[in-house]
Amino acid sequence: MTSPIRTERHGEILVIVSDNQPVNALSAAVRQGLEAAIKEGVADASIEAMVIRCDGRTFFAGADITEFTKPPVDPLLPQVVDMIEASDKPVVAAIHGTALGGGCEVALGCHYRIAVPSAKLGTPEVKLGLLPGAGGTQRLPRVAGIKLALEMTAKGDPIPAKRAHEAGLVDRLAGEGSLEAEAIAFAREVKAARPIPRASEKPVADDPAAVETFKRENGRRFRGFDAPAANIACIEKAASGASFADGITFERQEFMRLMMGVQSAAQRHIFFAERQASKIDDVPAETSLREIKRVGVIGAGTMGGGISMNFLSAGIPVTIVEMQQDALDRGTGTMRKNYEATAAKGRMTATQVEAAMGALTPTLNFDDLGECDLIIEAVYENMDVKKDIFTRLDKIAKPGAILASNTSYLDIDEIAAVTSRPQDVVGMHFFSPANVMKLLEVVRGAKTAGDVLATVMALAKKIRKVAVVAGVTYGFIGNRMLIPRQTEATKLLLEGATPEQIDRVHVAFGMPMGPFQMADLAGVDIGWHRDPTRIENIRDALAAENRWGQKTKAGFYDYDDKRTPSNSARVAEIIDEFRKREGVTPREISDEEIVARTLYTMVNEGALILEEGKAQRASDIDVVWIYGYGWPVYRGGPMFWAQTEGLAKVVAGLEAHGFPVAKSLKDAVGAGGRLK
Ligand code: 3H9
Repeated sequence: MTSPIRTERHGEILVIVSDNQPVNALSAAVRQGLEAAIKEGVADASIEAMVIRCDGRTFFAGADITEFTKPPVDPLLPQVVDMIEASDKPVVAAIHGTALGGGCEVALGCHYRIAVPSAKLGTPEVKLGLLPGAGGTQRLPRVAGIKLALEMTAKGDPIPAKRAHEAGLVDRLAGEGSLEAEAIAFAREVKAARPIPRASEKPVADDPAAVETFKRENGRRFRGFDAPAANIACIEKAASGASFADGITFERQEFMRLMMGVQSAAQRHIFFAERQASKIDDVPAETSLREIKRVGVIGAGTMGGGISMNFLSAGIPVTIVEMQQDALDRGTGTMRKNYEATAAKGRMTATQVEAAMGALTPTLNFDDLGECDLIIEAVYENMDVKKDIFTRLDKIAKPGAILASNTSYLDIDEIAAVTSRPQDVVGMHFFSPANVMKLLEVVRGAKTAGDVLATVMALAKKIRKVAVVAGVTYGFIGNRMLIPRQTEATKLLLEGATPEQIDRVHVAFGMPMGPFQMADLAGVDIGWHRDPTRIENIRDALAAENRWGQKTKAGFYDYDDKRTPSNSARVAEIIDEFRKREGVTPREISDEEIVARTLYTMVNEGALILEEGKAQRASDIDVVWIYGYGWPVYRGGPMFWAQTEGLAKVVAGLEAHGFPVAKSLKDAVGAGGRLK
């Protein structure tokens, strides 16, 4: 097998080139090749300095994550980085694309770093539940300072080359088109410079308050995660004056601890699950896509506005249609306000705001949608209204236009059936707020064409969404799984639990909020039959009293003017009255029972969704819950979590509470506890 590493001689400079597509991950073959190339450069008397660069779209994007579950192969990355650093001839890293994780550590092992301005450097291991384990936690603070090292390792966001340059992490910026030539020239300049600057030999600049300040400012953000604290501890070790060798021993020990843990397994699972989700089993990757030059959105309400913003931000013009001028003005006004708020936070320039709003065409004329390549209906959930819209769309949309509904529950096939082109109809279920939430459920109707699906999946990536394909079923993947959770949570109230207890269990689990906090935020009246005399459950009783949640300052909790919740005596009374009416004597409910009845039931529903073919794979369900509902990523989504919890335990818990258990769950227990 040919090595992904080759060497090229430019006089006295040896250029070491990696070509391991797509992202130059530091696989065993790359590590072996790098080791051999450095040895070659060191041994050859005619070579005075070396350059390491990569072919393709990026510098090394990190260790090869697929190798983490396999037996280790020598040389390990820390050895390779040490070896580069130990070279008695200067080594220059020439960086383009993204120098991430192990890639950034290779760059830190080099004695000099030159980068193009569009490059990014980062240590995102924390997002995989890990830390930079090839010396990064000890070299980075020595080169870039404690504060930046904390930011980069514990948060994991890459920084632009320019910032890296200001911080001393990059020595020189090169022109976009002349990286290699400038790197060689740089190597020539420094070939005789002695002593060779080695990151491991630098002292750590004193910054006594940095660690404590960082911990204080970021405690909330890291709630529930193991890896940020381990990253911080390693930087703290470097800051404490420990020797480089002691720091490395500590880093290794922490890296191995994280690597063996469930959280890193969960986070790595999600990394691959997210990428897998974009693939559709029976639609070839090379399917030719429909061109989407203009998007139409029907409805300028919260959803329609949010949906439009996604396309505008990605530079795709949008025609937005409303029935009344005041609704149209309100909708576009909100969009502008949202953009301006983003600009005020420094995340957008005023020119970008104007460019986005300038690409928006508001109109009252439905026929204007005729020029759009994709039209998304975002009106309220009513089948008759949606059918009427799609009947009209069928008459005016250009041939080949994709007709999408943003419905969150309704049957896409029934909607498609009113058109003469069901193959062009698809569901695009955005999550609120649609300009913020990452998830997009792409609902595949019985007749949806393969190229329609492929086009929508590709477009999702362009507007920076994580898309998952769902089949036609009430509530699709996410909302369908919410139903048993909601039903059981409400029943638990009747039997003796309190909203506070159930929400506490969910928040302790890692959810951003519990079912009742979520109901108060979304509106207790959502889906309510609006008949105050018809009280069939506790939720109806609250809705009948105008306790619609935060918007009426009363729901399952009471709210003050700042929307701070407090436990509600009135809700306790309502629950009590309802229990009496139903003849239920309240009992003590354990936290375990809450977990079994509100979380195991979701897993069970997920298994049914898989059995019915409404999701392609268990990992897609995990992606839905991570990106659509804030399921804690360190638990890897409900289906992954069920496997770490133990499927036998989940099945036993469901059975103990009398739930019919999905066949595939029971079968998986027998098959070693793995879901497909
Ligand atoms: C580490 O470095 C540990 C060390 O500190 C210590 C070691 C001792 N490995 O995302 P894309 C695949 S931990 C293996 O669609 P983009 C990816 O699965 C690592 N495979 O492209 C996909 O495969 P497929 C720290 C990888 O342009 C394909 O490449 N580094 C890896 O949207 C294309 O990826 C990171 O965490 C990998 N490291 O984004 C960086 N990376 O086509 C992780 C990617 O079969 N990577 N693949 O679905 C990224 O953030 C993005 O991939 C990147 C490109 C920004 C590089």
